[in-house]
Amino acid sequence: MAYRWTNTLTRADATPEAAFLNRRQILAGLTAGAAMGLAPRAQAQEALEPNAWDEITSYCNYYEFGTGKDDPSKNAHMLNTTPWSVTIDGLVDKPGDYDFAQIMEAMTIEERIYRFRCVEAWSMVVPWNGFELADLLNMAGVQSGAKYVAFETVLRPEEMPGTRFPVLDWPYVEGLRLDEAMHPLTMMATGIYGKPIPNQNGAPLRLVVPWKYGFKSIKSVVRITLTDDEPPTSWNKANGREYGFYSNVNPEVDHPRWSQATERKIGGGLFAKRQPTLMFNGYEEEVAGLYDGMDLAKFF
Ligand SMILES: Nc1nc2c(c(=O)[nH]1)N[C@H]1C(S)=C(S)[C@@H](COP(=O)(O)O)O[C@H]1N2
Ligand SMILES: [Mo]
Repeated sequence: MAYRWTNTLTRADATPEAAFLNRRQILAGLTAGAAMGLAPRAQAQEALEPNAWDEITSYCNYYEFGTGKDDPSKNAHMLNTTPWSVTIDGLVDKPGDYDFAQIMEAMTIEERIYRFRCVEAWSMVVPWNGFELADLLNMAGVQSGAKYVAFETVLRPEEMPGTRFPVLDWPYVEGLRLDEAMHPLTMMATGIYGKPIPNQNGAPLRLVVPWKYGFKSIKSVVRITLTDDEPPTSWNKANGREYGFYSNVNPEVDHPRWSQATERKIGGGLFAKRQPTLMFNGYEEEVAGLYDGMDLAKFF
């Protein structure tokens, strides 16, 4: 892939396709920035250098296909993603099974270049394509009693060799507080670099919450349930002392077994300098207000 991504209008790109995507990204950035009261200039000036397609699609965590970083890219082709539907239920006006094609028809797809930070202290920058989760939830009609959103990954042992082992309590489940789910940065990704999202990255649609550790960004979603109670989450169930419900990226709250102060950007090479972890993964201005008055070490 010969893409070179920039977030500024002044640098010309080699391919018209990349230039098109750049403009879309800037527009998305400006819209989101304006909605959140940020100076558009500050938004647009921040240049993120996305990782290469091969890095994003070959270094993965998707334990349903094995625990090795290269297991998902080797095994995830076994997952059949057509047809696909997402059950949206719980505290919604229009519960039901929503066909993936029907969802895509109704949603506006945009490109968003986000930092992505795994709790294991590595990071990437990914040019996602997708839509805001809020748009999907609004389509189903969120009822006033809803306070949380629960997510579930497909579970098909015959297509997912990793689920034959009790590494996690399958199916993989995740959850967000409703205000986190409705935040304009929270998206459902359906593509990367303008192509359909590869199976190993969570086809046909996966959550992306850029200010939280990567495990919150649940893949291959088949159920979204609006609830009034905090839903169980896979990694919290597996080890509640190490993985909290919130899991906001925070350089000051270490994992019990390693520091979160710095991170290794994938693709930097063996001797690359580790980079500082950013508060809320660099999205502090946009999301810190969601946690006003909360002790982030307690609600980790
Ligand atoms: N269903 C499911 N979703 C998942 C995971 C998983 O094992 N199963 N791994 C999580 C973790 S730990 C990370 S870091 C990201 C990795 O996303 P990527 O492989 O697209 O980089 O997916 C998250 N979503
Ligand atoms: Mo992760």
